[in-house]
Amino acid sequence: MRSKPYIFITRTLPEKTIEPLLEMANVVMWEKDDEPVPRARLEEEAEKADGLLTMVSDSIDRDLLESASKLRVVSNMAVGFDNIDIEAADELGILVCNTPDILTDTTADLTFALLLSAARRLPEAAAYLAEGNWKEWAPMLLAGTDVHHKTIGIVGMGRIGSAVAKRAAGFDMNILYHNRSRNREAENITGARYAGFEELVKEADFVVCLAPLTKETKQMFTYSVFKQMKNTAFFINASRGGLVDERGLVHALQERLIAGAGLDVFAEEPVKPDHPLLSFPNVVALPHIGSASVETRHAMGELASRNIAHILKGYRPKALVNKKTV
Ligand code: 8YV
Repeated sequence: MRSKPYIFITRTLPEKTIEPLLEMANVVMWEKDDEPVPRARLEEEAEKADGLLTMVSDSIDRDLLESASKLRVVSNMAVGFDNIDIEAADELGILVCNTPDILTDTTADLTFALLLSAARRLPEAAAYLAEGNWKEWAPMLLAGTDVHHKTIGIVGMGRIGSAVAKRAAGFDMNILYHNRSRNREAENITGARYAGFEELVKEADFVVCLAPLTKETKQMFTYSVFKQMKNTAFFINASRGGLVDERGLVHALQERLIAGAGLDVFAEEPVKPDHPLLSFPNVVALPHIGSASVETRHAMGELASRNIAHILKGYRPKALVNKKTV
């Protein structure tokens, strides 16, 4: 009799979310929730696993994939998969899956919350109160910037970008977007207008980055891009820190070329407390919590598990990201 497949999960997930796997595989989870699995352990596990359930913080590079002789599937618990060498996976015949759709609305909610927080200075206001500074009402106390009827410029009009556009429409915003290709559906639903990148950057009161991190988009937001923005405009990033030249952003903030930023992602995560971007009162910084609602994280864990279960049963899951059909 063939032994059950072996699956390694690089974080601790609630048992309920991995039920689709438990009945058909031997499952081992990395036992510490607040520490990433050490590289040596990941390599050791990858060598004997039929499947890996991974997070965006795990680097699934060519070396790791080449040494994983039994590996059939890598299932990333995220919609993004820039942490995985897809080309190497294609060559080695390893299937790669992600968790699209189920996190779209949750991530769009967070993106919009970040935009509102930056514009209306919510963290600053909460800290002001908590620190006992509220002695008197004043007409311009913690006055922020209006969001309604302003122009939002969404860079990356995929699922999450379109969901952010719907929220922006509800705030009566003028919506511009830039994308690899036109998204007619989003245009029809939200009234968004396609714009060139430069036009969007110059026109928008809120430049919102939701494009995936690829070779083409890496560091697309440079100092000179921030310089082209209005000095009353905000930069919001809920995609990947790798799209931003962070030193350029720091300089732009120091020189007050932009009004502020809302950042859920950073080039290197977790961010160290002395990171210069954490030192600005007009920067709202979050620890990559775009999809972090209890409901959505459970749904992501379940989908990531189901994706592996499908492959082990010989089916092709919908959420396959390999470029070539391996
Ligand atoms: C996750 C994400 O929050 O889906 C993605 O690409 O970045 C987030 O939804 C997180 O990174 C979990 O792996």
